[in-house]
Amino acid sequence: MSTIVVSNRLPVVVESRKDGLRTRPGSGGLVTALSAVLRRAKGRWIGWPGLFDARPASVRRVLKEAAKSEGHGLVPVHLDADDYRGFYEGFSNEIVWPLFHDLPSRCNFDPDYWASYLAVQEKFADVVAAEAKSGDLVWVHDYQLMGVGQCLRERKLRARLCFFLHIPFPAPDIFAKLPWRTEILQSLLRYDVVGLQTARDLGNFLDCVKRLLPEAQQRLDDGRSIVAFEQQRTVCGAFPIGIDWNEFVDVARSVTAEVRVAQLREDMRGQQVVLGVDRLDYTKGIPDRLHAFHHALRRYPELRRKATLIQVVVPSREKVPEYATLRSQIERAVSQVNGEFGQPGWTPIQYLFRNLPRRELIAYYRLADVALVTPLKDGMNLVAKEYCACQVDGNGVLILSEFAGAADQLGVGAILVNPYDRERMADAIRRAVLLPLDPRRAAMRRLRRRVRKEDVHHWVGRFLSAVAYAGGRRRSGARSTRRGGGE
Ligand code: ADQ
Repeated sequence: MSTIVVSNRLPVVVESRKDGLRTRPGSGGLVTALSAVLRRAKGRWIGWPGLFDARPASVRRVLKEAAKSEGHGLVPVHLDADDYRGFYEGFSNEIVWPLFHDLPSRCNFDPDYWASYLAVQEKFADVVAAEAKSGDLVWVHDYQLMGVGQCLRERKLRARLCFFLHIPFPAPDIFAKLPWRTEILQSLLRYDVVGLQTARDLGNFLDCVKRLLPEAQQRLDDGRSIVAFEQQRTVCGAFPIGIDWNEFVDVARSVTAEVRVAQLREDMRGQQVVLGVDRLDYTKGIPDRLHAFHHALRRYPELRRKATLIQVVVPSREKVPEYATLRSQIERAVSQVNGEFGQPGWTPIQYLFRNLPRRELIAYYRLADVALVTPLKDGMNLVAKEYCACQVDGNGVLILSEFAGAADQLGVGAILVNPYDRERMADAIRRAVLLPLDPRRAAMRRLRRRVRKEDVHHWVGRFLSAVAYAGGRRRSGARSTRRGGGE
């Protein structure tokens, strides 16, 4: 029996260079969380390698090489440029991503995207069906691949089929806008287990099923939510994802990090560092955060020369025009603040638009006196948790959006804010910067305890226990059906 992870992208990206194909590590929350898991399970990861014009045999060859250092198998799904446009940029990123983040006005419900989405689910299912054996655990990830389970059922694959959604699940009034809402719910109910990030997401999912698929039966069994639809029973649960605590803490405590932090501190000349770290995405609330910082400097002169915001933005989806616009908005906001308040020896916002090496990112996390994690909506937000883990000196303050999934676990200890409320965000920044050491340390201790306890291995353990439960139910269900038939 083995574990097969399926996600849209492989954890490594294959690139075509003059001297042939090369691989480099991928980025994003999903990769960070799952690489650690698969290494332990020595399983295989199936996904798109990130390019469409290379010979499949060459791609397989470089992936085989990369698999040795990754510590698990890497199996490619080949997509073409039309798939990329219709399924990935279209259905996934112009429909599901904005809709599930409560931004329906950003959606483009083009029916061609749906057709492309369905075709790509089949392509993924073909590869999984060729790789998986009876009894394997096939764990499909995220919003791009909600329909793969259904395609695998149609192929009569006798594996355990599970799904985890990394982004939020919207409330019925928003989900109902999706033209293919019934098909999506039905396809999710072909899995043995459906995992969501928070209790709110789980509640939204079950409410959508109740409203849009009234024939599905819902009940609680040993405290677990079970949905029975047609021949399938699906265990549904909230499993908040965590980080690999040890990996972050070990690096944050290292001598290299200490040296780097001391160097950065010297560069900051005694100013408090307020840190923002995000992928370039409109859900992360970066412009709103910059406006709030601007507001704070206008309103509270005592913050001037005392606090510097370091905003790190990781390039993402750069070819999409909306993301290019977002980038210019951010750059405009940064130059407005720096133009209005900058002085010799003090630049209020330092803006880094690039992918930082992990060690450097961890040094920034350790350095920061305050982290500003204020997405407009987020499935979980691992940056909040990574920041707490790297606060090995224990002095940092976390300002966290109430609309991040992480707020459920970190609400006690963090300063919670509404990212749309510029004035209260400005107040929160002032409060955090001026907070005395004792309350800072007490709050950070609480946060660290929680992040450490509910780390990524805890998440996997909880998810797999739901898988085992679903398997047990399936077996006893099958026995009682057989018994019923004989009586
Ligand atoms: P993402 O939207 O990618 O993930 P997030 O959870 O914040 O968001 O993870 C971002 C990851 O990128 C972090 O692990 C961070 O370390 C890394 N990163 C950020 N900035 C970086 C930089 N400059 N250089 C290098 N690495 C950087 C999706 C969902 C989230 C959910 C995760 C996991 O949108 O809500 O938390 O999956 O389930």
